[in-house]
Amino acid sequence: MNSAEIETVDVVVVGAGFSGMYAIHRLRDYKVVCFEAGDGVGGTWYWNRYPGARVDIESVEYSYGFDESLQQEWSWPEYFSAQPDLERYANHVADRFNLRQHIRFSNPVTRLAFDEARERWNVYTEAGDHVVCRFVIAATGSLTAPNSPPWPGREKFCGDIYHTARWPAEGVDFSGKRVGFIGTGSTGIQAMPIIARQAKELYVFQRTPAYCMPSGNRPLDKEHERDWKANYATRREQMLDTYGASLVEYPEYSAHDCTPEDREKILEKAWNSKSAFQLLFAFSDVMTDAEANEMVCEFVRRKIRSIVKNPKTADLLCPKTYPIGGKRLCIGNGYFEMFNQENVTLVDVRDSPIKEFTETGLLTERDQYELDVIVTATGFDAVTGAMTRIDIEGCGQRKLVDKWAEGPSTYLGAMVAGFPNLFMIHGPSTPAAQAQMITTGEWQVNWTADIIDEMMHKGHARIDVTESAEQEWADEVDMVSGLSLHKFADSWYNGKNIEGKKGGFMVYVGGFPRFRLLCEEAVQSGYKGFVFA
Ligand code: NA7
Repeated sequence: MNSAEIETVDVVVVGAGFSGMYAIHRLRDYKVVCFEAGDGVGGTWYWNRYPGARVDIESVEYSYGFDESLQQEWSWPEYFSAQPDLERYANHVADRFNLRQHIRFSNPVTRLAFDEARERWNVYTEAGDHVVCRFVIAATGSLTAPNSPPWPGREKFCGDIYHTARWPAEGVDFSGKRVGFIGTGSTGIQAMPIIARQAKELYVFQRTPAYCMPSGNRPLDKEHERDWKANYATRREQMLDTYGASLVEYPEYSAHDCTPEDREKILEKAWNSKSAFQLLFAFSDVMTDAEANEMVCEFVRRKIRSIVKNPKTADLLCPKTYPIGGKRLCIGNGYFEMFNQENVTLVDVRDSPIKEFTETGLLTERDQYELDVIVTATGFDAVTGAMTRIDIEGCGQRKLVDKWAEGPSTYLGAMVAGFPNLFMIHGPSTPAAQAQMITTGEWQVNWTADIIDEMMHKGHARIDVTESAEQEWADEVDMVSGLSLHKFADSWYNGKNIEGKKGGFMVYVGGFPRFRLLCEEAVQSGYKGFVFA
């Protein structure tokens, strides 16, 4: 390409999801360009438009806090907003803060290459853009790259196949259809009860049953909204001081300190709390003590057996092989109740795995299922997938995919040694999904932007991190995950949801306050672990 055609900017932001949008706004005094794969803003809330998609953290929390007038003027219709409202909010923010002028839509980044001599990143996109910049902020999301297991025969199937993370904007009409649904994680649990209301038959292909608690979603109470708006500034601060950046109750008593009767009352209260995830915080030791955890598991199994009328189906729906919270706790709206519908059949694909798609449906090792539509909610190549699908080349022409071949290494989840001036938001080993994503994303963008501001101010051209800092961070991540029960489940947290994916624990489970403290300390102690040039 002719060098005259190459555009030069200060910062390239990859992705116009919630973190990317805030990064554009926060860095608006610089020359910023953002590349976005979709044709609209919102990231996760742009792509995941399947029926029933909604956030399972209260919307008054799961929203931006950087602008007081925005949080005062915006009204959420429900406690746990649905995808269309979240997308509407993203669009409102993009318009309100004039973000669109910086965003190039339908234009995914395909390659990032660091030019060591010039200390600049070359950014290449699918639409043919080539931009040179000082800093890249990869706001690529933790759950971006859909996982589609390589079942043979997809091309043979005569009906339609949908992945929930690539849902058609015009929606899907399931009326009169025989629907096969694969995947019983958070997504499947949200989508299926709605599909079951329309479909003639719904076959639920379950490999691992999920722990699920009711969301208790309802129209947002005006008094609750007024109370939040009167106290937003304080609440946002308080959120940052909690494990999950969310104001659920965090009791200090252990499950072992309670009598069986008290335990039951506490669990019942958590189940009915209408506060998503409260079951995981019913006692202080749910995620650290196997016996305490098992008490909560058994409570949920009892709930499942009391809701689902067919005892065989109820038993199959009871998770038995991993701790609650080990995979992300699912939040449902009528999921277990759905199995009492005549048109819903549960199929155990642990016992008889899916072999292939056929012309007329799905073949498991034992049976053929005749279907008109197949929906896959089979999750994501999470945390690393969005980054490793970009050809990223750092110092010495080293590729990020090679550096991460045995699992991702980072310092503070933000940078990778040998890939200077490249910052990630919600990168590997940050508290992604352990803590509320908009608030933590905003915090991380501020932390990153402060570093960029300081570099610009002091004239530093380049920031990198050391491999020993990466090792220290890996030790910290191992230490905190070693203390928790998360390691006893195969999930996207540890990459074991994808066959052959390597790496250890990819999510920081030490809590947001500790994460934040360690990030702040690193900077305040004279940029420990970082190297400037
Ligand atoms: P998840 O939570 O990764 O769930 C994916 C589901 O798909 C889960 O039930 C998997 O079963 C199932 N799956 C994946 N591969 C297969 C194969 N080969 N056969 C049968 N079943 C399979 O993704 P979600 O989209 O539901 O949720 C992701 C996050 O979005 C969630 O954690 C929230 O943070 C929001 P498995 O459990 O692996 O046996």
